[in-house]
Amino acid sequence: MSEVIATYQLKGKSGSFGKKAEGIALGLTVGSWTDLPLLEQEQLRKYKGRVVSVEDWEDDDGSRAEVKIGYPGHNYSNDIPAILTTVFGKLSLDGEVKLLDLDFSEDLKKSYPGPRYGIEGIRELTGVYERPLLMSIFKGVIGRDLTFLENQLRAQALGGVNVVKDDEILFDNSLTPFYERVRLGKKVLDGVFEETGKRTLYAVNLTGKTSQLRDKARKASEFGADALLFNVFSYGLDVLQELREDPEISLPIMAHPAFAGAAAASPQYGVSYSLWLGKLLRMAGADFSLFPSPYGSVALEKSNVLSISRELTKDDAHLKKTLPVPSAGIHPALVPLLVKDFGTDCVINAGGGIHGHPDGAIGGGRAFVQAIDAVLNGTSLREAAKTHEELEKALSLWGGEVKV
Ligand code: 1AE
Repeated sequence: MSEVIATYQLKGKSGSFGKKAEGIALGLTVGSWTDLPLLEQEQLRKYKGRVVSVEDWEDDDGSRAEVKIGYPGHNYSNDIPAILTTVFGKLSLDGEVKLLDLDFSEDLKKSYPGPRYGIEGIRELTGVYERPLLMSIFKGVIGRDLTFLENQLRAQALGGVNVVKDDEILFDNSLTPFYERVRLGKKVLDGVFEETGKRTLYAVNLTGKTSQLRDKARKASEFGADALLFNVFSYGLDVLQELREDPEISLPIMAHPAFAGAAAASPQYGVSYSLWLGKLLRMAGADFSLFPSPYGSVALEKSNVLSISRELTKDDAHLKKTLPVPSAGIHPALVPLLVKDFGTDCVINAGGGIHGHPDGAIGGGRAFVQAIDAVLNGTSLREAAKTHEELEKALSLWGGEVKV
């Protein structure tokens, strides 16, 4: 049977959750079930939500329950806006309710595209295998011109970074217009490739009104863009899916988590991080999902972070895997912890941790590469720093190795 089963966390009075669950199952499908005449009940039966399970418990703050409700597939069109509106439309406004998960029946799930490239495809594009990719971010570029960007990009690529992304707050502007950034990125990175034989990708920030995005992305692709950065949660997951499904775009898409916390940060309200930055991003087609790591300047609880990463990378018969990108305040001393948590199928991403290096972005990139090499070789960072000047300087600046 086509169905989406939603899992919610509810707060309420002990013993009240069964009735509450039944109320949700009715309220979000056929309306007020008990008041309807018998004939109508029969007609509507197949549209009614079903309560799958109710499990309640007490905590310091009162009674809570985890409730699962199944919504029949014929109630909605199979797209994320229709499904979110069904399972958490008006309910999201109705007190302490958190949407923890959505389970799609296989027939429904099959129509979501998932990442175009996935982890394996991104490894082929970058030529980086069996190790985490290294990514850096343009920083301090607002109010600067293309020459400034050119110098930053070249330094990051020469430092050994595999992917460079725009800052998510760099929008289309007269000093560094979108298409000029694409052209410049191609010129600089082709040049670095000729010099070093190493291919760095540049993810340009796709911004503007929703109606302009498709054309801008298609043109970017024509001009030789490598990848798109996209502020998915400011636009909506369905916009991501549209970009992913367009055969004339066909670029890797990097999902930035800006604005995601507005829906996901509360433990009692909104949507779980694993659903928002994990399952739905992957289904809609993100090749990369950025999220705060448990360790840096903006940190998420480790259990949340690991649940995001699990959703992005667990085996699936139909969907390719999305690269987890633990981010925000990352510096080389954190590399051992990140590899322990995420393994080698992840991206280590740093802005300040690259540009703030005493030797600039080239030194910053090298320090990260040296830290990743050390971890993969089973050498401590302290030991590796004895023979690697850039790593030594990074550890002196940002602190020594964090115990794993
Ligand atoms: C969670 C996203 C992190 C991000 O986009 C960003 O710009 C991080 O910058 P740094 O590494 O904290 O300087």
